[in-house]
Amino acid sequence: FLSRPEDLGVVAVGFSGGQGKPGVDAAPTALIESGLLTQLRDDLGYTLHGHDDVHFYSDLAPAQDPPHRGMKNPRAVSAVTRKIAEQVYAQAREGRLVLTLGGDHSIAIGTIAGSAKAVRERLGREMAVIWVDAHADINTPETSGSGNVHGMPVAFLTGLAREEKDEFFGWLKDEHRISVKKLVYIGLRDVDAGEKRILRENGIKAFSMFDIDRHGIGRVMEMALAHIGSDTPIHLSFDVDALDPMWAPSTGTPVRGGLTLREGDFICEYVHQTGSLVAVDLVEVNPTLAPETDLGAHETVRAGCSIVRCALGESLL
Ligand code: 4U7
Ligand code: MN
Ligand code: MN
Ligand code: MN
Repeated sequence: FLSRPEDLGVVAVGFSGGQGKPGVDAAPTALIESGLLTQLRDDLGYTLHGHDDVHFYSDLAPAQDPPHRGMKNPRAVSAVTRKIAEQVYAQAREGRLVLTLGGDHSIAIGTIAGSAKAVRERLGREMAVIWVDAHADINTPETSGSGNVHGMPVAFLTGLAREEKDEFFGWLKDEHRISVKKLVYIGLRDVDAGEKRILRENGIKAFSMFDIDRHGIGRVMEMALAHIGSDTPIHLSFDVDALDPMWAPSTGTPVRGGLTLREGDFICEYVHQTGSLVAVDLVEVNPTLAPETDLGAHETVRAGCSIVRCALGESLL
């Protein structure tokens, strides 16, 4: 699908407005300072594009942003994700693989909107999404208990949640959306009751930690790819809280009983070797949340770098 797979578009987004804890906006800088982009260039041989700045979009934050349908910071999240969609689209349109470093998971509204649109235009195809996360992030504004938009991106991207007004995600059109049939979850273990109903009613494919324990990660990936169908462009959205807090403690909503780092890396390697990967997000690293010692932050950043390198083909022999 990619015209020049050695070309990598990088979108670094320091945004935390999709949830309440500051610090997740510092992740792109922490990941880059730990050498991630240098490794991708020097060790993996990618030509990087668009990587000169980390974007904070402080100019897009409206002075007034009261809740709407219970959503917190709805105008800011809508404006920032709209901008991210344009940036990701601009990279993907050139046939580049796109890497987005977040930021909280609300930014996936932008990354997936942008890559889904580019894939439709360039290939006339519907894109699949593999969502690796402890959480399903498919609350509608009405089912959400928290009002945090980082728990809602999949609802907006699938059209299960909709809005008319541009300032509240009304800019999302069919060209940006993905089908519930082409969505697969891996790593779930903390899904709200309303979200379980949404998954059930829409027949959405989900592999929870139970399924991973039962079948092993190798079989789960085979089943996940079988569901998507071969030769389908894939957007991989990786929330670092999919990993067990043992490997990634510095994140806003940690949940015990998660993936080992090796299982996380394996998921990424498996997706890479399909040759169908068009975009990768790494989100929810919060280097300022470091339980016990700041070794936590260091380990989480290190785990995040490993996840990205594996998705981009580090382990290929
Ligand atoms: B993340 C939650 F209620 N479901 O909606 C919500 F448990 O991007 C958590 O996966 C959402 O980290 C977690 O607020 C969002 C909660
Ligand atoms: Mn998430
Ligand atoms: Mn999560
Ligand atoms: Mn989280």
